[in-house]
Formats: sequence, structure tokens, C-alpha cells
Amino acid sequence: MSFHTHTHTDYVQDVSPGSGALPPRAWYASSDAKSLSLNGNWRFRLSSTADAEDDSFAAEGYDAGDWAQIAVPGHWVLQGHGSPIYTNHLYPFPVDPPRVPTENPTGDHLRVFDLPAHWPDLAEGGAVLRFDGVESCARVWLNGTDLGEFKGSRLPHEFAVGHLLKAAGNVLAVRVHQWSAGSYLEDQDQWWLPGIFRDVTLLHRPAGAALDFFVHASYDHLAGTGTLRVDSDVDGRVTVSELGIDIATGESVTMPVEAWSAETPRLYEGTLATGGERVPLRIGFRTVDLSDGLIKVNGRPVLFKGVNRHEWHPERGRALDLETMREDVLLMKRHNVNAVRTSHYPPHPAFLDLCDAYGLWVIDECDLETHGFTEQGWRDNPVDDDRWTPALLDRASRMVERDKNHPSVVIWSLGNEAGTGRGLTAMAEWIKDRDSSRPVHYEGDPTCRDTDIYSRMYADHAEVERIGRGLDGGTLKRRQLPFILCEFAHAMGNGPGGLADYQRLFESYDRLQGGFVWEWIDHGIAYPELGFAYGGDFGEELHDGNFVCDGLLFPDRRPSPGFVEYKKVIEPVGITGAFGEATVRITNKQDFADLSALAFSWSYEVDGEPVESGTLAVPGLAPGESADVKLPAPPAGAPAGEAHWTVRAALAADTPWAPKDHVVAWGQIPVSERRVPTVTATARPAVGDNGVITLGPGTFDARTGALTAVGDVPVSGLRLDVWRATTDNDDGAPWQPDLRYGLLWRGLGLHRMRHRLDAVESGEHALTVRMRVAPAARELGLSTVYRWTSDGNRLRLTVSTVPEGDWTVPLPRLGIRFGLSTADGVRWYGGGPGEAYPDTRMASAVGRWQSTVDDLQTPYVRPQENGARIDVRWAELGGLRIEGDPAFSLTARRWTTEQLDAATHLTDLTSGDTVWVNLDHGQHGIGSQSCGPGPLPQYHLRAEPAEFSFVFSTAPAPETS
Ligand code: IPT
Repeated sequence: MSFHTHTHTDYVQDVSPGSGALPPRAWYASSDAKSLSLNGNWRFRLSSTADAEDDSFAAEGYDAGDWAQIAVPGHWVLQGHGSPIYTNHLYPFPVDPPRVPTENPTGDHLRVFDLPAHWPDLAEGGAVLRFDGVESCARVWLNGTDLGEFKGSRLPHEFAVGHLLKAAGNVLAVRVHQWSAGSYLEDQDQWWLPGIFRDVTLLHRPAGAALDFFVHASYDHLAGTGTLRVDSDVDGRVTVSELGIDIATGESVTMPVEAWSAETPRLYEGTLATGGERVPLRIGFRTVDLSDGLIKVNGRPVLFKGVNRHEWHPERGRALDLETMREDVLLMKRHNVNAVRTSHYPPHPAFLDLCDAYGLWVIDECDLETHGFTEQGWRDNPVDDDRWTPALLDRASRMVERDKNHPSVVIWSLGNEAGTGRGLTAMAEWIKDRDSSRPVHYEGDPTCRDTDIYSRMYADHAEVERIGRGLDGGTLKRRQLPFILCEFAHAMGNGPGGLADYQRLFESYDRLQGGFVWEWIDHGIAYPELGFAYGGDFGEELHDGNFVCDGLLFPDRRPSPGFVEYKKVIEPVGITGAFGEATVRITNKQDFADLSALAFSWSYEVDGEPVESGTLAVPGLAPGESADVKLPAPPAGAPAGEAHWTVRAALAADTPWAPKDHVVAWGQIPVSERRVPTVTATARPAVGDNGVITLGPGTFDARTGALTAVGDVPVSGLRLDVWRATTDNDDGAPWQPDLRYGLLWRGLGLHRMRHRLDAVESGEHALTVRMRVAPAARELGLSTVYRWTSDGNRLRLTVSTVPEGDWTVPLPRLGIRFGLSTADGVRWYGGGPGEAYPDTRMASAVGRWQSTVDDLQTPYVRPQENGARIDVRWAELGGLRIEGDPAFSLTARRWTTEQLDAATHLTDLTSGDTVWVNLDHGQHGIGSQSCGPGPLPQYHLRAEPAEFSFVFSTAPAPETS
């Protein structure tokens, strides 16, 4: 005998998007209708399966007094109930769509509320209960009545509840399941975080209020006019007092206006008044179109300088508050970012209000990713299975209806990494039909069947250039489309390298309309014992480690060096000049704005010290225009030395996103060469009877030739160094084995080089130490000579190295390292103030900089090579002064490279009693191969014969404050 039970949780494993919710509609923050936030403390009970508990908790009078409490919005796994799981694309449950495991953490949420005293008479109009985001599936009861259930985690759902409300003692019960059929559509590369993670609001809906409205505000750039029409399901009036507009809904009006753009985010405040409600409108007039194979706004092609933004907060996960959202927008604006792809789901709706107000182009992406099906060659992909099409259309319509009135949203995206299929086509068709005013984006279909933009992720520079030239082939349709990189420059750990090389391409070929760095912020979870936690730290059986920490911001929103680099690379103004030239070339790289918001200044610096400065008059340049501007004569009486002009463009006045004097762009023009240090070899090595050799200020071990002190500064372990703690990019991605430098280097043994002493030769004016530096088990090595000379005061080391054997891989680094017993403050003249490597060095400016050993460290969530300062002419630390010939790269840290390499979390790094200093002649480039291309050939550190020198002397230790 067999029998089948249908439980009351069948909806969990059902492909349908849900039942009972109202049709989607436009979102707006506040109207004059009353609303009640239901955010706050709720009662909470966690069960391990979907129907472990009956639904009696939803009934009035249920006593949840012994339940836990939980903050809504929030994720229960970040509030001490269960734990988060991180997978990139693998489903953390068996792939058997639409079924999900029996083990399905289920959170019952309960909240009792009274209506505020001012709440309208319950007989008047209705009310809706709105959920802005619940992961992944919820069933809702009010006062014991089952309202229905829904999926679509990052989309709003509303229920009509007016008829159920009471003045006091309303019982709102929500059952949330971590896994549901919807989870198959939400396989984004991020933490799985169940919960009611966005606002819950009760909204009064006055009788006669609009259900929905659609603001159409276009701009005719030839006429300079805007046309406004607001469609609504009920008749009402639209007023924009600033423009003297007072029209009926459905009626249109055309008049001169200022256009909206991300650079000039001009909004007009208006009102939609219907029978029962006055809804505030923030209208931006702009027209997006595709013509001449380009994405144009208001008739001009746009260059996207974008980021991919997941919502993230290190304590609250995807439950972001308004201030955090604003912080994101301000950080973007202050770093010259002009575009956001809301990867990979519609963000909290308030974020789009901020984009409207501050000015950012937005690609609004639907909550859809089925990436895990790639493991089975996309078999059973929901996107190509008609049973799922209603769910896909539900998602598309919930996004478009919610966000359609935002001028910042210029492109709809169907989703991410979902393969191809009829469901996607249906979404695209629905969207185009509902809103023909915006192009549709989707990356995952090389034929571009359903899209208006050819979009790729992580294409390397050479391919991007071919696409720019139109030589990439593809379908006829694709060849006619504009191109964007919806993801590029994987910002995992140290990097990304190669940003400037991409930007050069974007600025050279019209078809290339820019890109979106992957990604905005590291999704590290605050975890005091570890610094920040990443995949695997919660004992997940399947996880993708620190691949979730690949942002331009650290989890606490401190900008990483990669973000500082990006800011420089995407500057809205080009400031360039050639060596010794008396002019600077200024280029307005904006698409809409002139330069009137900026004030230009110059400064003349000798050996990094400002000698004189002044303002620079720059003609008002239209977008795209350049001018050569004459620099003043170099200041009379400037000291001799290496001179530079530094020209800056800063905000001329306060803006909503940054104060006056905020620097948006700068350039440096070298005026004269650096004087390289010379040391005349006059001192003689003196061999003492105590086993030491002295040469000028240098003391050496006579047997090993090892330097032991410079003057009274002890120096330990000075030797050739080729190893760096591999970066995430060095370690690379499994699918590009020949770019996994970390593995190749370790395979050769470069992390455990042996140093064989061949000779210590005390000559007339030089001490020469010959070594062979080579890894165990290999025949290759580096024949190395250290040649020490001195003029009595200063000590010069010249290192010559010649590779021996078959070196087929680049070196990680080439230089020397040594230990100092004390060092704290660091001063240098060279590139700064921040970290820089060969392909991440645009933001590094030549100057005098000061820091401390601790502050030189960059806190990558997974420790790795970091903190190098490039092009250092001289540095002072720990009582030593070091001059380079040529300039060198400097790192100093309180642990060894080996300890850094072994650390998995920041808390593994503990200070020892030695400061380890690396002076590098070269470092291998950084690249982006943790998910993209490696360093371009010009940034490879080839194993080649090399010679470089350092001059050591003693110097007072720099101050540390
Ligand atoms: C691409 C994804 O779209 C994105 O979500 C993220 O996972 C990124 O990679 C890597 O961090 S997919 C890529 C593996 C082709």
C-alpha cells in the first residue's frame, strides 16, 4: 500500500512565484498616506524543516513569550541562529529542480502591532502590507488569516490587508524558508542568507489612490525640451511647480528643461495627486536610445565607469540601512565612478533614489541566476523550461514595475549567468513591451538574441581591442551592438592590475562603452577571532573560500588600493604632459558637463618638496575637448634637484557628494632628471681579528660575508629575495592553469630558495660575496654577486644576478630583504602615498611621504603580498637611510614573507621582534587572473640578468606621528 501526503508547505517546492500577493507597482518612499514601519524586534523560532511546526503560531492569542527575538530587517544566520553558507555557483543542495532538501531551516517570525492613533478610519480605503525583501520564500498571516506566500527574494511583495486590520493587537506571522524552488533562480555568487532582510511596512491606501503610475520624462537634446507624461490607473493631476506644470494624468507637456544625466543629476520635484493621495515625484528628463551602434543618453554616447554592487554590510549582510547605502553612493561619486550594475538583483529601492539624486547610471538587474546548472551542461535549466516562465516573468515585472520611475535606471538586465532559453526571451519581450524606453542587457547569450547591448565579462585586453575594432565576428545582430564589459578587473585581494590598459581601450574605440569592475565590496563577515570571515569559516561542507572577498572596498568600507587606482584611471579630466614640456594638456573626459565645477592648480616640486604653487586658468572645455595650457616659468631660485609639476583639478565649490577642494583629477609632469646617488669607492675593507670585516659604516661577518650592521644599526639576514606571499591573482583560477603563477612558482620551489656561499673576496676597495641562489630539487638558479663599496660614510651594495637554467616563468619579485631590530616611522621620496605594483601604479604620485610600518600594510581579508611603495628614490626607517640606483620598490612588515604566505586571516599576523624590509628591483605584475586575464607581457618580471644598487647610511629614525 502506498499513499501520498500533501502538506501545507507544498508551495515551497512549487515553481510558481506564489499566490495571494498584489500585482507589482511603482515604489516610492513616502506619500501623504499614512504608513507604519514594522521593522524592529520580532519574536523568532527556528526549525530545521519546512513543516516541523504547525502554523498555530499565526493565530491570535498565541503565546510566543519563550521565543527568541530577532531584528527585522535581518538575516537569522547573522543573529546567532544557524550559520551562513558561501558558494560561488554550486548549489548547496542536490540539483533536482524544483525540489529542495527536507533539511530546510525555517524561521517563524511573529510581531504584534497596534495601529497608531492617527491611522485613518479603518472603513476608509484599504491598506497593504509590503515586504521589500525576504529570502527565499515566505508565507504570511495577519490576524490568523492566511494571506498567501511568495518567492523572489530581492523583490517587493504586497498583500491587501485593510479588511483584516484592527486598531490594536494585530498579529503578523511570517514563516520564512531558507530553501525553496526560488533558490534555483537565486544562485548568485554570495552568501546564502535567509531572513526578512528588507523593510516591512504597512501602508494605508486611501480610496481613490492610484494603484500604479508610470512617469515618462524624455529629453529632446536638439530642442532642449523635456516632455512629461504620467500614466496612472486612476485619473489625477501632475504638478511640477518649478516648471509651472499642471496637467492631467495621461496628458503630456513639452517645455524647455535641464536634462538629467549622471554628471548633471537635475531633478524636478513634482506631485501626483489622485483622489486620495499625493505622491511625490522626482522627475529627471532624459532619453536613452541606441543609434549609430551606440548607447546614447540625450543624444550623446556614454562611457560607463562602473562597479558591480552587491549589497553588503559586514555585520548585517544584505540588510542595509539608508546611511550605508548613502555611504556607497558617496564613495562612488568621490572616486569618479559614474555607473552601477546592481549585481545580481534589484537593490533596496531607496538606493535608486540616491542614484537619481547624486547622479549614477544604473543597470538594474533582475533577481535571476541559475549558474549551478553549468555543472550539468545547463540540462534542466529553469530558464529553458516553460514551467518556470511564470516565475521568470513575475521577477521581471516586479523589477520593472518597482523601478520604472527612476531616471538613473538606464538599462534593464535580465539577470546573470542563467544560460539561455525561452524563459529569458519571454522576459525580454515582456520588458520591451512594458517599457520601450530602455535597452535590455544580458551577458550570458553570445548571440545577443534578447539584448540590445553586446556584453561580456573578463574578456582580456586583446579581445576587447578586437571588439572595439569590430573584428570579433559573432552574429550579425551582435556585430551591430555597442559593447560593455558588465564585469571586468576582478578586484580580489591585491589588484586588480591592468585597469589603465582597459581604460585606454575604452577611450580609444567608440564601440567600447566602458565597464563595471567586479566588484564593489568584499563580503567578509565581521568575526573578531578572524578579522573577517569568508567561505569555509562556518564549517560549510561546500564553499568557495575567499572568492567572496573580491571588492574595491574592504568589508568595513575602507577603500582598497584598487579603488584608489580606479579613481585615478577613470578621472573625468585628463591632465598630461611630457618630460620637460612647458604645457599641460587638459582633456574634458566627461560626456555632458563642462569644466566649470572644477578649479585647477599647479605646484612645482623639487625632490618632492613643494617650492611654489598657484592657480591655473583652464579654458571652459566642452565634453571631449582638449586644450594645451601653458605652465608658468619654473620658480626663480628653486633648489637644484629632481623637479615635477603637479597639476590638480578640484571641486570649485561644495557639491552634494564632496566638499570644495576635493581633488577629482591630477597629473604630474617631470621637469628634470633625478640625481642618482654616487659613492666613490675609497674605503678599504678591513679584516679584523674578531671575525669581522669593516668597510666604511658597514660591518660584515668575515666568514659568510653577511652584513651585520650599518653604523650602529644592526642588520640581519640580508640576501637576495625572489618570493612574495602569493596574491589571489597569483594563485589564479582553476580554469586558467598557465596563469596560476602561485602554483607554478611553488612547483619550482621559489618559496624555499637555498643560498650557497661560493666566495667572500676582500679586495682593495670592495668586498665581494658570490652566491648561488636556487631551489631544492631543481637545476635552475640565480648566480648572484653582492659587491660592497664605501666612501667611508656611505655603503653601496651592487647586486648582480644572472639566471641559470631553464626559467620559463616570471619571477615573483627580485630584490633584497633584511631584518631591522627596530623600525616604526618610515619616510620616503618616491611613489605614494599608497601601494603600487607595475600594473597598479597610476595613483602613485612622486612625492615625500611619511607613514609607519603598521600603516604600510594593506589589510587584505586573506593576507597576501601587499603594501609595496613603488619608484622609491630614498627611504628612511629604523635608523637607516637607503638610496636606490635605480629607484626601488619598498615593503616593510613585522612578519616574514613566509608568515604572510601562511596566514589565512588577518588575525594570523602577529608582530615579531624584527621588521623585515624588502627593497625590490622589480615585482611581477598583479593582473586579474583570480577570474580574468593575467598581467600584460609588459608587466612580467622576466628572469633576466639584472644589476641594481642601494646606498646605505645612518639617519635619524623618522617620527611616527
Ligand atoms: C562571474 C559572476 O557573474 C559573478 O557573480 C562573480 O561570481 C564573478 O564571476 C567572480 O567573482 S562568473 C565568472 C566565473 C565567469
